[in-house]
Amino acid sequence: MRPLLLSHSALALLSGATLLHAQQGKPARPNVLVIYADDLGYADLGCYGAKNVQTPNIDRLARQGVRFTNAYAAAATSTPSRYGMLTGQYAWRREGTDVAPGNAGMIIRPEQYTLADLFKQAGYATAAFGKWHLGLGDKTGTQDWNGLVSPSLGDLGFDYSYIMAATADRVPCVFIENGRVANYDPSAPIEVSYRKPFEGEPTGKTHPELLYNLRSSHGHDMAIVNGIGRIGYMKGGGKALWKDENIADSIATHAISFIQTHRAEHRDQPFFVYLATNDVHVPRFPHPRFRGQSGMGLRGDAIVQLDWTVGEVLRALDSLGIADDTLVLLSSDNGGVIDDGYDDQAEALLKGHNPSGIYRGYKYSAFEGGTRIPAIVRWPRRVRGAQTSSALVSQTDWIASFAELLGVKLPEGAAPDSRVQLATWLGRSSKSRPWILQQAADKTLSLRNERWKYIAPSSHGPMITWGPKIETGYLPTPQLYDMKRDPRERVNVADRHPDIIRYFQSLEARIRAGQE
Ligand code: NG6
Ligand code: CA
Repeated sequence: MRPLLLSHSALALLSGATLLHAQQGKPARPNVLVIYADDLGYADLGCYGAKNVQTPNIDRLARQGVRFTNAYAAAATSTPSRYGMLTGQYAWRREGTDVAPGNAGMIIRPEQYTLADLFKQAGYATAAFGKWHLGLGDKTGTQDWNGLVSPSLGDLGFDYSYIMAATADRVPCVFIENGRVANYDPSAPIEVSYRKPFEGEPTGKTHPELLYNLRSSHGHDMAIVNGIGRIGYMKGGGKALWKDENIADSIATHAISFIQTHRAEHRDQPFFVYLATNDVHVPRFPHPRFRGQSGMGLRGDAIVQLDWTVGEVLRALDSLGIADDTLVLLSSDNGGVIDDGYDDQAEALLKGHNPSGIYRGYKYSAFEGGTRIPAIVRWPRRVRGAQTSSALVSQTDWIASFAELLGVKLPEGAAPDSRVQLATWLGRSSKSRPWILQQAADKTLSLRNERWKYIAPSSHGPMITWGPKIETGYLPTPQLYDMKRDPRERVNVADRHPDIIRYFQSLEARIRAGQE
């Protein structure tokens, strides 16, 4: 049955959820597919201005939906960003939410409410694929990788999971399916340590000649897996060890087969799929079929591989006939980075490309390049295509906004930092979040509204200290930028506007105290 037709002006009067309910008489229940890229910069996609790399599938997604130009991740690195997005609570409120080692215990505790719990509560089938980076098992370093690692994603609302424990540059270099190493090889028991090397196992430091696939530029000199140095030590794994060139294929095929099987067996139950790609994080080692596709070397080719992943999943939705009723949300966990610790020629081959576009800073930074990220929403049934939204939006609001969409009441205390911004996320309103809070690598907070960006003082230096040349955006005194006139954050006008500094400082204090 066609939903009730309303004129455009009538549409404009209704908030997202009211409208959806008015059309259907009950909350909408689209399938939801979140494609979460890693270290994808604001300007790394064709639809965000990239010229040296083609991303036709993602560009099509943007043409058919809303493309956001003022969207933010909660943090400038992976673990705190994902934590904030999945729980709706800022990571800096919790200890132990910095970039996690591969043997970290599970950072989101089972009793905490997550985005996956929300979909489960609404009756969805839920699944996670790809990069996790939020710890597994009860306590750091105590996991038995040869048995069941518990607690795991099943305790956070995901019915099914096929994930990498941390990042591709951190051991263990295996996929984990529902808490157990996938393709487990009993002839090669797995041991992991972030403290000391295993006797008799070569490391990147002792045997650099064994780094036949990629050499490190900074760190990454511990375990060697697949001719690539990693962070952390590891032994065993055998046939379960991933081949870096196949990671994107493994993630895409598992996600697609989950969707296909679910559709075949439970036609009437919507799904929530969290597809967190390894691309374009280091080590960038795309499949040979993507080599040379970008003209920007491995980093560009990894973007092409990401675009391929998106194309495959969209094609699967098309062929199942569910594209119109699937809300696809594509974004990145933090800003782009050029050299992130491997000698992959990323810098030399940019040819004028800047992952951050016109913005200052990169991943890790308190400047815009740290957290301003691409964000695209496509939902053909309910979201008008070909839209660009300049509203200020934050990934931390996904959980409250989806709760609104699904008509689910969040449990008391859940997602405390998440706000309903559904109408904006669905391209039905241009209303900005009144302020957006971001966390840089050293937990320095910045706050911005439509006009201003405030960066709190930090005692750390102006450049990151472990290698790549990246501005941190830290200063010992408060910074203030006029984002209307100076979106590149060139001129710190803090001295001229003590009143605005005071406003942001008191806002920060209220947010910290949970009063906002
Ligand atoms: C850094 C790593 C970098 C990357 C980052 C986390 C070195 C020299 N650098 O410490 O390669 O892994 O951590 O990235 O080891 S994130 O996107 O997962 O947060
Ligand atoms: Ca990241």
